[in-house]
Amino acid sequence: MICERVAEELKERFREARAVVVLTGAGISAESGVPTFRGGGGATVWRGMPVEKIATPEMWRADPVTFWQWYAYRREVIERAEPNAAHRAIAAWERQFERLTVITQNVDGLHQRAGSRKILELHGSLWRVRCLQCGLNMEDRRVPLPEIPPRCPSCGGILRPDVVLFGEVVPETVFSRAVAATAECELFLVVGTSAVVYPAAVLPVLAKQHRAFVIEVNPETTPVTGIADVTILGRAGEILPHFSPEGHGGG
Ligand code: BV8
Ligand code: ZN
Repeated sequence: MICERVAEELKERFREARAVVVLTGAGISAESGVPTFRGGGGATVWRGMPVEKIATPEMWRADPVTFWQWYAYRREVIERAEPNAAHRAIAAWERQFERLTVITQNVDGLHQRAGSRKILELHGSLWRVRCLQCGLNMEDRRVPLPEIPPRCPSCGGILRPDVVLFGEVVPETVFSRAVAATAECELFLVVGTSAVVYPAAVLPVLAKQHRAFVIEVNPETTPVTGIADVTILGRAGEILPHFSPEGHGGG
């Protein structure tokens, strides 16, 4: 619950805002049954290895079988998952704010399935694969994968998911669009991210520097909590449906 005064202020902000950005992380998909990376205390490990070690180009090269077993597992979990009330609330806002940009660190595609259209996928998508040998880049929604590691249909090379792995650069075009949307928004929501992964974690700071009103929604405090105007401690699926530009903001 949040106090009446804050709820009033949030209603006002939602009514007034024209350009809005929502930065999401793995936590927004938690209520869809998709495991987070760090939320809830324990770092996610796979076969005893932390995600920061598996989701790397080194791992893809050194042990493509283990690498792809993790991605195949996540594809299976995500394929069975449904967008939750938080994804759906954000999709509904697209029709109510003049400009709404979803900047997501997630690779699960649940924002698209909830109906959002203006989405910047900072870290790519689990549902696209690419081949380093011949440059093929295609959508691949096969669950289960026919073989591990999956091979390129045109040259037989080992495919990789079209995601930004640790140590890889977020594509310049995507990140510069994320920076532009952040710099011009009045309202910046940060939902379900532990805000430890860079460069995504820079965006809330940038929003603050451009005098946006920053609202964080997370059951736990994070490094963003220190700079946010309001932090609502709670689950995205419960909180976000209460916000809407029609003006009933807050929990
Ligand atoms: C780069 C795609 C360099 C793959 C991902 C030391 C060693 C090595 C690297 C570094 C280092 N220090 C810094 C780095 C850089 C590194 C980094 O930031 N590491 C962190 C861990 C310290 N960053 C990079 O490597 C980036 N690239 O820096 O390149 C470079 C620079 C110039 C030139 C050349 C090279 C690339 C980062 C992208 C990595 N790829 N994903 C895949 O997903 O398979 S990141 C991965 O973490 C996911 O995308 C995930 O989204 C992201 C961030 O995690 P969160 O989304 O925040 O999720 P998390 O589990 O952490 O938190 C969940 C939150 O939800 C919690 O707060 C929880 O309380 C909350 N929650 C839970 N339930 C709910 C909820 N909230 C709301 N409602 C709920 N119900
Ligand atoms: Zn190929």
